[in-house]
Amino acid sequence: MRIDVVSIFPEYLGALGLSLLGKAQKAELLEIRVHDLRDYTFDRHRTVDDTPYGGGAGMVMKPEPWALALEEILEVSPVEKPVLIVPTPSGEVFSQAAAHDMSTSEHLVFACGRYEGIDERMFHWALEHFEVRLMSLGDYVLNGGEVAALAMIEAIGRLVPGVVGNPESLVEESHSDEGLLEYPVYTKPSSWRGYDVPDILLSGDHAKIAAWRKEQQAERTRERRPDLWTRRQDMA
Ligand code: 6GU
Repeated sequence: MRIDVVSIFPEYLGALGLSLLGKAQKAELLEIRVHDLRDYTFDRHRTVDDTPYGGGAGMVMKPEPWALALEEILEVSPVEKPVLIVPTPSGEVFSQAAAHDMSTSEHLVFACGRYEGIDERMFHWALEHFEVRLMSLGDYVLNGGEVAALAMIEAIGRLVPGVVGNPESLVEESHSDEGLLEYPVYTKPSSWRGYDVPDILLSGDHAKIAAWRKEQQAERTRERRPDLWTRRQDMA
């Protein structure tokens, strides 16, 4: 999979070179390129924003640097119409299902906006060349799309075959098929500062352990995520 990210703070994306995704790039399972939007400006101040028509607070990102950056990316795309993901709190809420869906794409492009957003005409132009998806991490506001892009790239990248060494660790996770949160886990020592590992986990009875874990998942989901629990009941 190829991933391009356009940002005025390319250093934010440096973390993509670490850990699992860093290894995946060395193994050529992923190719991630980060581009500085200011490289597509021509004035002395490398201006990417301007005041909003109609007035109001803040600044708006100019469309032309975006089009120039994205056109350069289109030239090297392995596909006719790559997916353009625009992180924005006004987007569709990102989910594990969206991550799975995107993980099958050959080419993802992230456009990380700042300020009050990007001139709306950029989106009209982009629709001619990309499958555009506006995506939000949830109902809160970040200063820009970079941190959201990092989160989405990590969620998507780890689903690309080969990126996670043991594919079984993708199965039993929170927010996978079953719609339940993960069960609690413990390691040695069996007694720590007066807190003990539940006896059942030391019993060696694998059927009982599996049943206990399922019950823990149900209890946690009911308590912490009544929304998920209700959805699951409605599905049954
Ligand atoms: Cl995707 N972007 C920004 N700027 N803020 C957010 C977000 C995205 N998701 C939640 N808050």
